[in-house]
Amino acid sequence: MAPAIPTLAIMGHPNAGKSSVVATLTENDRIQIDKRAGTTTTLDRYPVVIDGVKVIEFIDTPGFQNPNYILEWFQNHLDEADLARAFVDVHAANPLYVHDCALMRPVAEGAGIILVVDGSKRIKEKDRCEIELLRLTGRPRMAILNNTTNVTEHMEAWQDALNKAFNSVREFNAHRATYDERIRLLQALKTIDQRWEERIDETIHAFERDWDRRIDQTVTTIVDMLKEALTLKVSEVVEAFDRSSVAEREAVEKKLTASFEDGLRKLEVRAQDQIREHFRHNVWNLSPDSVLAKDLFSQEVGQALGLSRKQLAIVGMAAGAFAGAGLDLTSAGATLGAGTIFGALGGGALGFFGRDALAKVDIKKAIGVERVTMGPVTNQQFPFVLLDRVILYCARAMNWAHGRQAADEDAPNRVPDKSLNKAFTAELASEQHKALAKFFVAARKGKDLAKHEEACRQIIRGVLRGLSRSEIDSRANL
Ligand SMILES: Nc1nc2c(ncn2[C@@H]2O[C@H](COP(=O)(O)OP(=O)(O)O)[C@@H](O)[C@H]2O)c(=O)[nH]1
Ligand SMILES: [Mg+2]
Repeated sequence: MAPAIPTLAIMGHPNAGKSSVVATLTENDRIQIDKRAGTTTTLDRYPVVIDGVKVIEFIDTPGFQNPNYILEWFQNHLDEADLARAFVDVHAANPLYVHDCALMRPVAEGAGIILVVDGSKRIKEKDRCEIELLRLTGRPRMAILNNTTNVTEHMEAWQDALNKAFNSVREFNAHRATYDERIRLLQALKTIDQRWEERIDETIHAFERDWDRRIDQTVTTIVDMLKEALTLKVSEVVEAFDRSSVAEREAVEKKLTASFEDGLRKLEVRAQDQIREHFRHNVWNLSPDSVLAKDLFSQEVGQALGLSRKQLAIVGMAAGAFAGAGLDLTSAGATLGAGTIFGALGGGALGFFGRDALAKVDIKKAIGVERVTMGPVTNQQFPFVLLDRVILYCARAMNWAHGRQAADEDAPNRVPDKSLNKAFTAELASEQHKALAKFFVAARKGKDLAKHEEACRQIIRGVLRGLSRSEIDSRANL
């Protein structure tokens, strides 16, 4: 009897990439993947559960022990209606075939087969033997050509051999596959057994709904981060200082700036943690070429992300008019005379955000001490930079295959890739820039927020949807 939900046994040689394929398809980066052969020694079941409902199940297997024997036995029992079932029944008690029986049992119970082969290796006699014995089971079966290197010379021979024996043959790179490619693989699974069509359609819809929901959650994470970043204020109580002394002014400003920047960094890290969770990532490594690996306030980040000077000028006018107070936006740090204290220094650490300082500074005197407050952010470029960074982070979270885990395959002799540092906001339309700028002002002032937040959400949602439509080269090591 066929299982109630589509169930697929993943078969193939040790190191063909079976566990990687399962990890990517089920978005489970905790599956053990190892350079040594034979990491998987038991059958492991990996159900995909969406909204508490199991929609599909993959069974990761360790590969055959005696394929030659099984094939020979199959060939000598071709009159059996169900070879997999018959093989297991006859050999269940035979210690020599415990392993092969365990492997065949899910197939005997009606599971379909996904054979994973490493297309970079030459096809061998043992492979042909396995291909033939899987064909003889008569089960719905798909073959996945997983290329673990850049060697393509053997791919055609594999295609030829596999096409004759499988209902569907797909190239699928367990380390590079994107959301789109996962969906396409599922779509192909429909064709290997008509009886599954409806269930797999439901599964695909469940995947799509789930993906949309994650995008919505991510939009919320981003908008919340922006709102918090744009209202953040930090205070330091310092001893009354001598304003005529540059050294003393600098010391106070340094302390304040450090805690303000730290506050912003923490908000960014918290948003990143949430995004990783939305897209079910536990392990990965950052490319050192990515601006994500650089400090939020570093020169590289300021140069790579955000709007161009010209775009910023246009947006500045619109947002300034909207805010009704150009002063508020353009002369940051000028309140309560603090500007005259810190203004001249603002060009230092924060200079890359343009001529404007990062945030307002406010000083209140008490007896013997002064309370210096920094915030909220008034710099117009900063929220665009912050938004660009988080979008880059999303691009990575959405397109990093779970089977890749914290792969280090391209660590040595890797060519630095500048395309990793795309400024997404700079590519938006001018109207969108203005809408975002209005949201930033509204967020900072806590005024008319609802109205402008929805516009901002829509813009971000649009960008994120674009990221999963393979707009980003899946090969980019984001
Ligand atoms: N570069 C690259 N390496 C892969 C790919 N798939 C698997 N590997 C590597 O091949 C090795 C074996 O993979 P694994 O999934 O454990 O194979 P299994 O023994 O068939 O389960 C691991 O080091 C993987 O990281 C791939 O698509 N690209
Ligand atoms: Mg494995």
